[in-house]
Amino acid sequence: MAIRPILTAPDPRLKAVSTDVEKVDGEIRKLAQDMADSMYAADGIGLAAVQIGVPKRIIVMDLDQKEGKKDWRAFINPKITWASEDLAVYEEGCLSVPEIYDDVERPARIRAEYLDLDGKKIEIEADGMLATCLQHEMDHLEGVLFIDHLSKLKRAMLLKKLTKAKKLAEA
Ligand code: K2U
Ligand code: ZN
Repeated sequence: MAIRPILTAPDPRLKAVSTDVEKVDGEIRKLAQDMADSMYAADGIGLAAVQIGVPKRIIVMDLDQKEGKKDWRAFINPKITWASEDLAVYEEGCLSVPEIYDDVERPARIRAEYLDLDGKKIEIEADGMLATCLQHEMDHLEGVLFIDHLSKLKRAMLLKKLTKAKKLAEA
């Protein structure tokens, strides 16, 4: 059990392209547990390893958290194998972009494959919040934040706000 600090934008480490996990071993399982602990502590429903400063292709998610019921899932080396032409818009947030929420358009349905914590290959088809959250987290693995999908003007304004808030927090 380890709650690790979550990087907040602007931070060059969040722009890293994460690398594949070579072997799903005890070290990876411990990292995934730390990610889940950190996600719950921050009231998140998803987290990518790069958000705690580890540029490895690992995501944890728990979309339907109920009181006391923690049923998180790890996605290791996830790949999207198909995406619908239909799009869906969700109001997204991000633990690395605090207190900012905005609408993002993404494919409504996806098929993805990944390794679970036993190293077993899993294939899923997702829609709704699972599709949105998985695509949001997989953006993190490419060094992309949800604000990078917004207009240049809006993104510039938000980054200026985040930079100011970070300076105040560090003062
Ligand atoms: O990357 C993250 O910080 C995970 C996001 C998950 C998320 C992705 C897409 C759309 C909404 C959330 C965090 O959990 S942000 C916190 C949050 C939780 C529920 C709804 C909105 C934002
Ligand atoms: Zn995020």
